[in-house]
Amino acid sequence: MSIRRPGPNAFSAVAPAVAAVLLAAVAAVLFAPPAPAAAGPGFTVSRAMIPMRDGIKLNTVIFAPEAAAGPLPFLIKRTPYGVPESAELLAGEPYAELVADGYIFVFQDIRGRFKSEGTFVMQRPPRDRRAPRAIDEATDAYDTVAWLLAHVPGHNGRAGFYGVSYDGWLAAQAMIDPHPALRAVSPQASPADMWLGDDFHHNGAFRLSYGFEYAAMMETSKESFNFGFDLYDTFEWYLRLGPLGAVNKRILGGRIPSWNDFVAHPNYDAFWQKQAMASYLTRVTVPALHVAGWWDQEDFYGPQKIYATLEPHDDRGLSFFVAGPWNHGGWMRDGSSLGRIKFGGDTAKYYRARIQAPFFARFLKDKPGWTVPEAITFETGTNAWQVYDAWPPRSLTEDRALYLREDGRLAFEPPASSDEGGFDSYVSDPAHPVPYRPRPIEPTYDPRGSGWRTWLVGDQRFAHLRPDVLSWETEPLAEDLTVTGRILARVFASTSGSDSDWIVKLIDVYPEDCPAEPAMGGYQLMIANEVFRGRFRKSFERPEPLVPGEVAEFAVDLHAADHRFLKGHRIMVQVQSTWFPLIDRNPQTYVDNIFLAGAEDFRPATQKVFRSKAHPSAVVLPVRVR
Ligand code: PG9
Repeated sequence: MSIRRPGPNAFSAVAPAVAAVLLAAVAAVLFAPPAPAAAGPGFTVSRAMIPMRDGIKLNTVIFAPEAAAGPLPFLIKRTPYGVPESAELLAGEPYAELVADGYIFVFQDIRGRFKSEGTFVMQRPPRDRRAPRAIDEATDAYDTVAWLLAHVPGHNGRAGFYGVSYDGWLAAQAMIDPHPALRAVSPQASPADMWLGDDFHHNGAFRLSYGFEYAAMMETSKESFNFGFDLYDTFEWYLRLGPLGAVNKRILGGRIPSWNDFVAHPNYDAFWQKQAMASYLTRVTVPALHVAGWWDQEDFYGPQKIYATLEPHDDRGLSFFVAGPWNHGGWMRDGSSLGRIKFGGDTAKYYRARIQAPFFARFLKDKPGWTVPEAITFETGTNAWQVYDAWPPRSLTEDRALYLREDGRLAFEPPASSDEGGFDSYVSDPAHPVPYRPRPIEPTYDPRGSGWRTWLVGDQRFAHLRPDVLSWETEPLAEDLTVTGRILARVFASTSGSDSDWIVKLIDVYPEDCPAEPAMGGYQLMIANEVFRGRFRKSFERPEPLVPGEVAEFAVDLHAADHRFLKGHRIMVQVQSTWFPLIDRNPQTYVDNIFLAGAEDFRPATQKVFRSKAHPSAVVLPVRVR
C-alpha cells in the first residue's frame, strides 16, 4: 500500500487581494480591539463586531485561553445558528481535545443572522470575481481572519475553519479563496449540491419536509424559528396540505425566499448550478479534512462529492476523507450507538481524539501525530476502523452485480430467461404514500423529540411486505461479504403513468437468531438508499415525460458504504415509489413544474420492476476482494 504524506511545504499561500489588505489596514485603525465580555472557565471572552470589506459588521465571540504556553492558532466557526455567549461550551466534550491542545476559539454569526448585520442569503453563491466590491462567504471568512490577526494578541499567525453542515459549508467556502494565514480546514457534512444530493433535493426529487421546515426556520426571523404544526404527525399534515401550491397560498404567503426559489427552479438550472460547489473546487488550497456520516440524514452526498472533486487536484496529498457510523454531526456527540445499532465503543470520541485533534495540531501547530494517509472509514458490521490510501479503494474491490430475481430472490447469477414477463409489480398511489419512517412523524427538529435523527437506521420491516413496496433478498450468506466504496442500482422499470419516483434501499437483514442481542433478530438495517425522479432520466436540466408502459433504465447512485454483511445475514433490496413526506409526492402524471401541479394530476400508477435477461435490474456492489 503506497501511503502519500504531505510534504514539508504542503501549505499554499494565496496572494491576498490588494483591496482586502487595504481595507483590513483601515479597519485596524478604525476599530478598537474586542471588548472583554463575561469570562468562562479558563478563557478570556471578548465580543467584537468585525467589519467586512463592504462595511457590514459581523458579531464575533473570541475565547482566548487564560494560561497559554505560547502563541496559539485561531480555530474559527462561522454559523447561521447563533454563537455561544460563555465558554461553558468549551468546558467538556466535544471540545476536550482541542481545548487541551490550545487554540483561540472564534465563533461568528454570518450575515443577517442573530446579532450580525446584513442580509442572510441561503447558501449565498460565490461572488462574481469580475465585480471588485462583491462579497460572499469566502470574503467574509477572509476579512475575519485579517481582522483577528490585526486585533487579537497571542496568535501564531495561523487559522483554521471547521464546522458541521451549514457551518461546514462555510468552512469549505473559506478554503476556496483562503487568507494566507488559513492553514487547515475541516468541512464536516458540508452540503455540496442542494439539487443533486443534499438537504433540499435528491436527484431532483424535492425533500419536502426538510425543505419546508428548514426554509421556514431560517427565513421567518433572524433567529431560528420552529414552524408550528397543528398535528403531531406531520405525515398527515403534509398529506392534508395537498398539492404544493397550497404552501404559498395558505401558509407562507410568498414571504420565504427559499420556498419561492424551490417553486421557481424545479430543474437543475443556473440557480442551483451556481450555488453548487463542484465548479469552484479546482485546486486544493489548504489541508482539508472532509467528514461524513454513513447514516447522515441531511448531507451525506456533500462531503463525498467535495472530497472526490478535489481529489484530482490533490497532488500534494492534502485532502483527507473520514467516514464513520454517524448521523448528521454525530461525531460531535456520543458515537457508541445510533438508534438500536451499537458500534463497540465511542467512535465519535475516537474521531475527535485520534483524527480531528491531530489534524489541526499538525497543520496549525506543527505537532507530530497525524497519521491518516488519505482516508479512514469505519467498517460497519465488524465495527472496525479501516485506513486506505485512496477513497474509494478501487484496487481492493471488484464490482459485482446482485440481480433481482424471480420469487423475491436476490442473487449474483443474472436472470437466464429473456422473457419480457420477468417483472414484479405494485400500484403506487400518491393518495396513500409510503411513510419514510413509522408514523407518527414528528416535525424534523421538534424540541419535544423527533425520530428524524435516527430514521436511516430504523428497522425497515415497517415497509417490508407492504403491497406498494417490493423486496428481494439473498439466502443467508455462507461467508462474510464486505462492500467498500460506491454502490449503484440499475433499475429497469416501467410505469403506467408519465412520471415516477424510484426509491432503492440496500438492506442488511440480521439472522432471526441473534444470541448476543435477541431483540435484533430479523432486523432490517439500511446500508444505502436513494430516490430518483424519473423525469430526469435523460437530463437534470430538461426533464421529459416517461412513456407509459415503456421499460426504461434508471441509474440510481446509492453513494458509498464500508460495510461487512456478516455470515448468516441476508442482503435485501427494496424498491418503492413514495417516501413521504421526506420526498414530495410525484403526481405520476407529467406536469412541467410539480410545485404547480393540480389535485387532478395526482394519479395511481402501476409500476413494474423488471428482472429478465433483457432487463436485468441489479445493485452493483464494490465487493472487497483484497
Ligand atoms: N443540514 C443543514 C443545512 C446546511 C446547509 C443548508 C441548509 C441546511 C444544517 O444542518 O446546517
